[in-house]
Amino acid sequence: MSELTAYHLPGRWGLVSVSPFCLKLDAFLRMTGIPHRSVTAATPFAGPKKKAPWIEHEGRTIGDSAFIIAYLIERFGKDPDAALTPVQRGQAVAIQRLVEENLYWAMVYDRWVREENWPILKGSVLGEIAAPVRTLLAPMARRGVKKQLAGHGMGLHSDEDIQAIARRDIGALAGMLGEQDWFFGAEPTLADATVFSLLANIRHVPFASPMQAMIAGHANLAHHTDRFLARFYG
Ligand SMILES: N[C@@H](CCC(=O)N[C@@H](CS)C(=O)NCC(=O)O)C(=O)O
Repeated sequence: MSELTAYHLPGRWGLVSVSPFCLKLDAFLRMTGIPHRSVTAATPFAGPKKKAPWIEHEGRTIGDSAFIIAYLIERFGKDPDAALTPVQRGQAVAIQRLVEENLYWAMVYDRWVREENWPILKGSVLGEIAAPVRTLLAPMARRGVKKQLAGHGMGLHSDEDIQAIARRDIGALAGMLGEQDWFFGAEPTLADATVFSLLANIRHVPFASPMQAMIAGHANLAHHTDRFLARFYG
C-alpha cells in the first residue's frame, strides 16, 4: 500500500493526541503538508516497538517518532529544519533530548502516579479500550508505567525533587526561546513541534500538574504553545 498511514493514541480536549510523540508526528505532517491518513489506535501494542506512534508506508512499518520523521524527510524531501546551521542542529538535538528523554517523564509521573489524575487518565489515554478489558488492563498498565519511571530514574525521586527537575527544564526552554517567536528565529522547525507537543499536553489537558503554573510563569513559552496551535491547528 503506497498511502502513508499514521497511527496515534487517542485525542481529547481539542488535542489530536494525548501522547506528545504522536502529537509531534501530527504537527510535523501538518508543517510539511505530507498527505496521509491518521488512524487512532486504542493501545500502542500493534506498533513495531509496542509504542506509539508508528506508520505504514509502501510496505514498511516504522516505529518511533524520530525515526519516522527522519524517514519521511528523506522520502518526501520536506525538511522543516533545512535552513538550520550546524550549531542550531546541535541545539535542536539537545532540545529534543531535554523534552523527550527527561521532561516527558515528569509529565508521565503527573499523569500516572498522582492519584487525582488516575480517573482522568483511564478515560483518556486508555479511553478507546473497551470498558471490560480496560478494567483489567488499567491497573497492569499503571504498574508497568511505574516500573518504566523507576527504570528511567525519574520515578525514584520525591515529588518535590521531580518538580525541581521540571522547573529547571522549563526554565531552560524559556531561556533558549527568549524573545523569539520560534526557537530558531522567524520560522518554526521541528524543535518547535517537539516543545509544543509536550507543553500542549501539560497546558491543554485537565490533568493536575505543578508544571502548568511553571509554564504560566514564563509568558514566552505559554505564548509559543498558543502561537503553534494558532498556526497549525487554527
Ligand atoms: N521514542 C519514542 C517514544 C514513544 C512513546 O514512549 N510512546 C508512548 C506514548 S506517549 C507509548 O506508546 N508508551 C507505551 C509503553 O511504553 O508501553 C518516540 O519518539 O516515538
